[in-house]
Amino acid sequence: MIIKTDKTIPASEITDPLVFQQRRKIIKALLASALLPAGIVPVSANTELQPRWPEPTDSTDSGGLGPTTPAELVKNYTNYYEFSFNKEDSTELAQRLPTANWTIEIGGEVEKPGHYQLEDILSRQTLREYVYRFRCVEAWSMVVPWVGFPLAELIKWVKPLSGAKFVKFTSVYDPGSMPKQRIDAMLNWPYVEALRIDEAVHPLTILAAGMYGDVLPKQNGAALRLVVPWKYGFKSIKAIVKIELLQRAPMTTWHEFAPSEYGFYANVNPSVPHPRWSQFSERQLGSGFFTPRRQTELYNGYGEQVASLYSDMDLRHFY
Ligand SMILES: Nc1nc2c(c(=O)[nH]1)N[C@H]1C(S)=C(S)[C@@H](COP(=O)(O)O)O[C@H]1N2
Ligand SMILES: [Mo]
Repeated sequence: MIIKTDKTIPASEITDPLVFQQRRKIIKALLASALLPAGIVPVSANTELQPRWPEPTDSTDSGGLGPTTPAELVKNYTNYYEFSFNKEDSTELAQRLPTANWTIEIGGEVEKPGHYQLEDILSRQTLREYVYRFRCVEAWSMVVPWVGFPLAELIKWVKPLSGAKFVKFTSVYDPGSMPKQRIDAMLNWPYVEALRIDEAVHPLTILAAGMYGDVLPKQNGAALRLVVPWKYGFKSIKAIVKIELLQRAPMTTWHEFAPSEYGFYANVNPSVPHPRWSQFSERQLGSGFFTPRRQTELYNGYGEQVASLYSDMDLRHFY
């Protein structure tokens, strides 16, 4: 894991200057288009909408995680069940989802509930690049440079009340643009996920609005998604429209569908197999046919940072 902070070497020093300038221009253009007037007024008006995007870094520098997965693979091999049950079709289908003027409802056990414009939220945060290993429960993995900010910062800002013990996330419900929400699919819509509050405020837990130095592609969860790098990918919910702080654990989509296969915790753990396959190793996206599978690590390799959250728990029971 590497978090690019302001203290790291400026990307301009490690990236070809011309490429660097072009990417900066792209980001500026995207930001300008995202800053058009939005429909819903945030709880507190913000006069200076100036999201600070990080300077893109050389994408081959992933700080010891191995090479970052080529962006084209990450954009064209996605799990997005609202659009398709295969990993290729959502690349095109997801382009129908309107993501401009995105708003997030924040409610439950907070002092400042409301409907917030995403741009207003982003303008209060320092966006940084977080290069994380990402492990799907289906036993494939990738290394992705996300652009985002710690979820803890948003939670702090809405002032959690003492009763807040869990955080529930809800994806967009838009059957007009999401074909699988129109059929009687196996999953209940909208897609819902949740974290314990201590997991939610852990510094590794981020909300991502971009990846590879660019705005998040729709098929990867625009306008805003969660990324929890020590848990199986299904916890990292896409296209979030609602965040609620709750006293009790809510039901979540995959857990409801198959409780014996998908636990609430879903911490990456090579010694707790899925009932239908082993979690001992993983196929690295983009690796060659003869490349050996990677041995999956407990907590996806982030144990040093997160193991203390689960020190008193039987991981076989709380899978
Ligand atoms: N709303 C929503 N979020 C979702 C999913 C989904 O189908 N719908 N799939 C999950 C699963 S199973 C994985 S592995 C990751 C995949 O993220 P990616 O497609 O950007 O690689 O998103 C997760 N978030
Ligand atoms: Mo997944």
